[in-house]
Amino acid sequence: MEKAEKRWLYVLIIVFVIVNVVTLSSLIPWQSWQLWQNPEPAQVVKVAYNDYTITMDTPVQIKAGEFVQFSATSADVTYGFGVFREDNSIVFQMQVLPGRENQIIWKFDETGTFDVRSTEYSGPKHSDMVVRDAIVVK
Ligand SMILES: [Cu+2]
Repeated sequence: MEKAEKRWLYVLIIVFVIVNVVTLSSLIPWQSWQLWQNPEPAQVVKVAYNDYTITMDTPVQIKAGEFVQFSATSADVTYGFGVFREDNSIVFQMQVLPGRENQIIWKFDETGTFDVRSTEYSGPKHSDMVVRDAIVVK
């Protein structure tokens, strides 16, 4: 490796380290919480998938700004857990793999009523997998 190449490599390594330190730092105002903070959810919402049906106690009542954990299980195939606004835009989604507890912790910044849909194509009945007005955030 030539000297100029080595110098360029060191510059790239330094840029990599600086960018990572800055963007992961809690000193940055937009970093209100981080992955490794492991927030304590105010409630845990269980969601069960089986035979192209989503089962959950609805409507789930959530306060805006609180952490809520969604815990989804599938008894057969892979599904998706997707939360959608009333205008059908997506808030977030995760895959629901069979044979494990699939968890996501979310903080709703906005109030409103949300639908839950399967976001993973799971078979011919997939498009019917909608729970309307499943979540109400106040
Ligand atoms: Cu599906």
